[in-house]
Amino acid sequence: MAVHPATDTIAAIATAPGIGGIGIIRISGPDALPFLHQLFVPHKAHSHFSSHKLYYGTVISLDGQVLDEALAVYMRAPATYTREDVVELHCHGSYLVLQEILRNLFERGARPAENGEFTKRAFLAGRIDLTQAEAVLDLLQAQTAKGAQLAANQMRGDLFQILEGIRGEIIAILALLEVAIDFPDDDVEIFNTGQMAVPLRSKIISPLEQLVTLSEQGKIVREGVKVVIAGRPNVGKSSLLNALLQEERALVTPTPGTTRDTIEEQIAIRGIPVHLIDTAGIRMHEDPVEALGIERARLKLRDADVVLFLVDALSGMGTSDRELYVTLQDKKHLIVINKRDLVSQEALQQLYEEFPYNKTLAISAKQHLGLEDLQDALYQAVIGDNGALCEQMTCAPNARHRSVLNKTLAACLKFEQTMLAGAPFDLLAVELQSALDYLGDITGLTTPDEVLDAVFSRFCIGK
Ligand SMILES: Nc1nc2c(ncn2[C@@H]2O[C@H](COP(=O)(O)OP(=O)(O)O)[C@@H](O)[C@H]2O)c(=O)[nH]1
Ligand SMILES: [Mg+2]
Repeated sequence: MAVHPATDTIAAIATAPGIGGIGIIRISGPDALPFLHQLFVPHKAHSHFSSHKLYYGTVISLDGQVLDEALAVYMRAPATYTREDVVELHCHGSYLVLQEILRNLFERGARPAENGEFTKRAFLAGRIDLTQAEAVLDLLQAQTAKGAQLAANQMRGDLFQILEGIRGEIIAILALLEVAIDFPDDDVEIFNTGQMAVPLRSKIISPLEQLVTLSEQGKIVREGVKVVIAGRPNVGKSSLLNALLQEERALVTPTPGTTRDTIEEQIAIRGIPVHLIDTAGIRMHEDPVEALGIERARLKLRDADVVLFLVDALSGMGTSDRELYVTLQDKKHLIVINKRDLVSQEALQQLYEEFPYNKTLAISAKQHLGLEDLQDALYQAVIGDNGALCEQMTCAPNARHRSVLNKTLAACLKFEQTMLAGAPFDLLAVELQSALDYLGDITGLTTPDEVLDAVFSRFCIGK
């Protein structure tokens, strides 16, 4: 990506809106330092600001009014986030005052930063690639420690390195092809189709396939899964929600039909964000409010990634349990026998036999029994056979990466097929070049402006 030194200086409030201990104004561009001189009076007189040092002083308006007391830091290019001159003013957290300081900066000629523009400048200056820029956003939005870890790895450049490795391999083949095209009559065989097939598989196609799989797991780690607790009234759905949340979130009563609306809360199970949804018990009912809740429950069920189907150990499977159970057959689900504290081992065994699978568990939501096993089973249901891969995962390509990875992979597979069919070298070179171009779209080497805009518009202002 070409380096474009920006000619304008941008400014924004970098901290979240609301009241905080401190609020930071970030300024980046060629006039950052002149703005600092105009706006900030250090407590001790200094003839100049040294780079990367904090100065204590006051922020003043155009007409000489003191706006705030602050710490200021000037960071000289290129050792900065954007690789431009950067100034940060660490003010008191009043949002109103921050806005006033910002207004003064704009009057002096700074331009309001767009969403993600600081990060975009870092990218345009070549300090980070596009996957690293996107990781900044992932880190901000991470919902679990695992998600944050993956984002941090990606920010460090892990995904970029893998992609660069694949790119290098493609370029190596392409270079050989070019030589073979240029010296068609050479006695020495430059490009041997049979020999090329092996590294093409092991160094290009397989790693690409693995990245596609990782991106599917990445979606789960990034966005989480919807888990709906379903069952007829009074089986202990709300109790289970509370037990998993470890707080009394939903109302629990012995009266059937207590939960009339759906309740959604978030927990993390082994690094995966789980949106846990407690529903109104599903049964035929005259009460219009409860009926509405039941209708909602059905909608949530349709939307669920995994359903926890709850059965009451004491009353066993009744007609309404069976009716609901039938509707779950095409959903990923676990059968959870609740209230196991109320029945004997034999009775439990009998209930187990009702269900032909090994995805049946017995728990007590009230006494917190079997919850660990339930979480394990849930994790298994969500991650499936890719558990090991998910645990070793070091980066998580996002949806944009996935779509480009799939195109790159398709181009490589087509190249492989054409190559094995013995097509002429110039045709092969064209096909491999298209794979290379797709790959460039992921890291930002050749990404069209619209895609860049779409990526950075998802950031907040000030990032
Ligand atoms: N003994 C026992 N009672 C439970 C258990 N889970 C829930 N209950 C009781 O069953 C009743 C209904 O529970 P609730 O969570 O409101 O059921 P929901 O209608 O499915 O949401 C309450 O009186 C709970 O205390 C359990 O594991 N053991
Ligand atoms: Mg309930």
